Amino acid sequence: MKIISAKVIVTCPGRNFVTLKITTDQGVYGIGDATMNGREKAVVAYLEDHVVPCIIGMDPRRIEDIWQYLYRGAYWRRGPVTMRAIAAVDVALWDIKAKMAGMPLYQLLGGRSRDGVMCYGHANGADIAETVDAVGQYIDLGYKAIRAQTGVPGIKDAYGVGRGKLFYEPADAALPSVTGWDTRKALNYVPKLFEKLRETYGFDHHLLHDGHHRYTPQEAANLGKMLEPYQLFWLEDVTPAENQEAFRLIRQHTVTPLAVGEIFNTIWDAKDLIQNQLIDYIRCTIVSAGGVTHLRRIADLAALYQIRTGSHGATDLSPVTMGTALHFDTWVPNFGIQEYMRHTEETDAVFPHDYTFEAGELFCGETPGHGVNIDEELAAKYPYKPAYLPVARLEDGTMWNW
Ligand code: GCO
Ligand code: MG
Repeated sequence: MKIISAKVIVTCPGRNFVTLKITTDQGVYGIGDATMNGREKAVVAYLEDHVVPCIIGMDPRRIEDIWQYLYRGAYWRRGPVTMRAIAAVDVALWDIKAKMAGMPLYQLLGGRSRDGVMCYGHANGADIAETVDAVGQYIDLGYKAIRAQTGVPGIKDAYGVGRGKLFYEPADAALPSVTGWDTRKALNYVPKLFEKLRETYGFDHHLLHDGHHRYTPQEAANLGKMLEPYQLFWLEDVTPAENQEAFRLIRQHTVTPLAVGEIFNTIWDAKDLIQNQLIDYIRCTIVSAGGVTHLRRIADLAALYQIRTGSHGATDLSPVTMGTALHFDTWVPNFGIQEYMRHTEETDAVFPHDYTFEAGELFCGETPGHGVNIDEELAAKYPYKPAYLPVARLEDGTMWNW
């Protein structure tokens, strides 16, 4: 059995997606996601120029060997571009294998560990009152877990505040727009949001919050401590994790559960955090961390330390990643939660899929493969549109982490 073609498809049904379609000499094909928000074309070039020519003629059943070929064989290991390209190939090959076996992907991974996958949605508003309303709407939709973000008085476009209700989309300009940040103001305001949420809705729902890499370890520890009375499910990306050791300080000062990993690319980015039990949830996902083959290794390492998964699931991860992640979540023994930012109708039409949402949970389908396809004709109607994530500056103009 041979790979006879690998085609990179770029489409923008409301936002950009990069998709790899691998076709075999037996007519079976598989689909993988390679989207990197705001840097899409880098992965397109990596795939077209450096991956596709190598894999034509290879046996698509040798998933592990092809993964090692692309990882070790590149010599220049890791990084968001390389690992997304590898992920796209890996996911397409798992799709092919599962189709050939006539089984949904989760069966190949080891079968079902649970019926549904608990997911969390994004509630946000310009201020506390708006966010409290938005959380109420998610509760009405049946969500058991909700991430809450609020605008902060005095901060221009604070992180996490979208314009729409269900479709928050930060990559919204042809060049990066400039937003603001002020840690003092955020530290004064964010705990009040959670106080109000618990006062309004009680403690039956899981609440989450994303710090989006904004705080220093000391500030993060302070925030974690202030949020303790509100019993968060997790506090995410509360400080940048290039220095994994930074989490030790936070950990020593707060019992608020910590989550990190959406920008990690390999197990090495998380190794110290996991082995030293500095976090509670590992948020790596299929597309950024080398596909099913590599994410499984991360989850297995995490399981040794009672750390659970909480895969990234923002809109810049295509339905192909979401569908594959749901098979992964359905199997993985140490599952925690799955992020779920809904895609628009246009995106769902370009990527027909069989996963469904009901009562706060997502369900992967039973179609052989990962259950997500691409309508190439429709995809062609939405050409690539440059779109960047914003940047953030402090009041005095200093660049900060967006
Ligand atoms: C999240 C995220 C995202 C990112 C986005 C960047 O937790 O959902 O932080 O919304 O900002 O994926 O492309
Ligand atoms: Mg995040």
